[in-house]
Amino acid sequence: MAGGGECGRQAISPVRRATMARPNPVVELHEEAPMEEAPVLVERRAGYRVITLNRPRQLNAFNEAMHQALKRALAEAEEDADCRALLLTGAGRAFCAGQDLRDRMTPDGKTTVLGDALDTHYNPLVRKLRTLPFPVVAAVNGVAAGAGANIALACDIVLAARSATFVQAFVKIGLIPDCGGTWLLPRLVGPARARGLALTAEPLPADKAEAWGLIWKTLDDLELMAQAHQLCVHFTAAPTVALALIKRALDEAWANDLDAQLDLERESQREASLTPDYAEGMRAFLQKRPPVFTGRRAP
Ligand code: T3D
Repeated sequence: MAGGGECGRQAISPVRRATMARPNPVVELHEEAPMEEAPVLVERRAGYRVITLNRPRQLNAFNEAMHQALKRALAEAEEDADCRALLLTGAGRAFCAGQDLRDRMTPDGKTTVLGDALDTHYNPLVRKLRTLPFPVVAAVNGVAAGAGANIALACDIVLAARSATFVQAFVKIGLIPDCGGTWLLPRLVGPARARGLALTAEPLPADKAEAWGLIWKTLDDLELMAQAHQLCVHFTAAPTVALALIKRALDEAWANDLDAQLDLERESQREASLTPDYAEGMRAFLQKRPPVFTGRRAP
């Protein structure tokens, strides 16, 4: 995204992180509170983590506790040198219904002036998802509405269950699409469809979202999670530094002209070519065998 370079500076660089990478075959379930109460569940798999938004009775709408827990879970994933992919999904029948609207109305019927919530939570969240030094796969298991829709779209690869829908619900309560929606939508589906979605809040079924280029793939409901895990497993054996450099280059491309992008590609390619994964990829190709990528950079 346009701010990709800027927010990249706040994150651990792909290179530094990859230097720390070590193989980790451990599979463990990690929760910070009892299962039914934790607003976010974190599961550690071999080489990747699964983060589940877990307020199913509220369709996984964001409250303060969920924001805090998600922030912590993402920071821990980023600090974990063994984590080479992330799967983000929702518990129950929804992916996420955006902001918990009950938190935005006082008992005497007054609404909250917004702005700070975006600065404090939503904008850093979107920046973090875009700049994590490994791929983030969204498994959209059901409705994704408001901020929930745009947080899914901010992930690197969006897989959706056939029954899922994407709803730019904001206008129904007098708001505008946030979490990067006004930036992402026209880029993903073009201006006409972006306007239609944002101005009408019409739910977009997953099949159509795929046909419009809003998401990567729609899958049968029962296949979604298995396919999402399979993709993450694939990424755990991928050249992670190159993946991080690809993410950055594609985001910065939106703001660059061709000259600037060619320069960025030169620098990124130089960085990629210094990794042991590049040498391994070359050797494996010439020796006609599958490569064994470690995700590390040169010591
Ligand atoms: O405020 C800020 O910080 C600024 C940032 C804003 C970002 C935003 O996300 S603004 C947009 C917020 N989200 C919405 O406006 C979506 C509201 N929800 C809906 O439109 C619908 O619930 C859905 C289209 C998502 C799903 O519809 P449906 O018919 O499948 O389910 P439902 O019956 O409407 O909802 C089921 C329950 O979830 C229901 O609770 P109940 O009656 O069973 O106790 C409903 O109230 C609750 N729920 C759904 N969405 C939210 C919610 N509760 C709180 N906040 C929600 N966003």
